[in-house]
Amino acid sequence: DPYVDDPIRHPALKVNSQRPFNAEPPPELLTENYITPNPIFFTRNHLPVPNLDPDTYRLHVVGGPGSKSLSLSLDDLYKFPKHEITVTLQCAGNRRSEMTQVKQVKGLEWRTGAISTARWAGARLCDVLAQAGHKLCETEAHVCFEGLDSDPTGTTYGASIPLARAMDPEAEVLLAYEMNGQPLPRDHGFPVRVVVPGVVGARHVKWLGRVSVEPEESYSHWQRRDYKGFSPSVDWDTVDFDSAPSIQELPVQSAITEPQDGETVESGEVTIKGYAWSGGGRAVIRVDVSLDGGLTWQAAELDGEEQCPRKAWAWRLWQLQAVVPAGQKELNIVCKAVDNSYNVQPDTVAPIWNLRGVLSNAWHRVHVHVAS
Ligand code: MTE
Ligand code: MO
Repeated sequence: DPYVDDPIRHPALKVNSQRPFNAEPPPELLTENYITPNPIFFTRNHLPVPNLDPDTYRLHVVGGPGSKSLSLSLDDLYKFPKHEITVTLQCAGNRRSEMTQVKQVKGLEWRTGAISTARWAGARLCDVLAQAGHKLCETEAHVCFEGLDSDPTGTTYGASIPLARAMDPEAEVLLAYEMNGQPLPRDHGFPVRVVVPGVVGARHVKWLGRVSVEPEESYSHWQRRDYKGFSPSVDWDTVDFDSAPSIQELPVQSAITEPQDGETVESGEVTIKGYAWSGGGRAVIRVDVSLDGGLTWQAAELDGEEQCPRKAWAWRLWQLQAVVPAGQKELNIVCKAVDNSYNVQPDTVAPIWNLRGVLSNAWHRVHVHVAS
């Protein structure tokens, strides 16, 4: 069993798959803290968790033409300026279970919890590439990442991002060795992972073994044959993965974490809580909440840190104290967020349904009963 050596996990996690391990925190814990505690941070593994020795660990860095190759120990990485940022990581499959309700899709049944937020610290990728003597920033080039997790055939996890993002100091791409002030937990990439603020989780390669500048995107399955969006009319017989770009920045997203679907709430007043986030550093400027299925709206109160425009890497938690209209027996609670480009969420799932169940960001709806 290649999974016998996997770490022990927190019992509160809702497990979607045991081998490989995939789990999300329950909604009420997810938004209890702005920073997600490490033990309940969602986990998305495609393969067994490697057990790496920090003393012998080396990161291989290969720059483009004219640069030199580096083999960096952890101590070498610690010598780069330490950069610390708060970043929300979201899986492309977050809220996939809502797509399944429209029509079957292929993938894990994530509810609203394939998203979490941490303080990450490490070396900036642009500093490491500069030390390798990499200077050029061709717009056509890519930085490929390889993980040290592998399947029985030796295939490793891999992904890539455009070189322009990797080289941009303002994009703050990290080779992270700390998560919330601790060494990375094994499930989250110990000893080193990539953190690409504003970009889909799949590019944040864990257990990082190799970084290289290449003329092409990563040839990994997860870059080329997965994590892409398609029209609802494309099925597994007609899909052409080469025809769609790999997902990088994610669209605006929000979800309700309290109350939960099917719950009974008190009459009088109800507290509604949730999260909102957008990709590419776009800040959430507003969250609208409805108690009547989207007929009328109230603005929620945004909590958490003020965000730097263009570098809003982290989510906003939000809440609304709302009056339950007298005599109401049930509520259809809906939320939708707006980002600083005035991007909004689609109102229903069907028009954005896709065969892999990615990019599921329709208005989030919960139906609750009111206690009489
Ligand atoms: N990196 C490696 N090496 N192996 C993986 O399976 N999964 C990716 C990414 N990096 C993965 C990986 C995906 S799809 C996501 S969503 C994030 O890691 C999840 O990060 P987390 O488990 O720390 O939440
Ligand atoms: Mo993911």
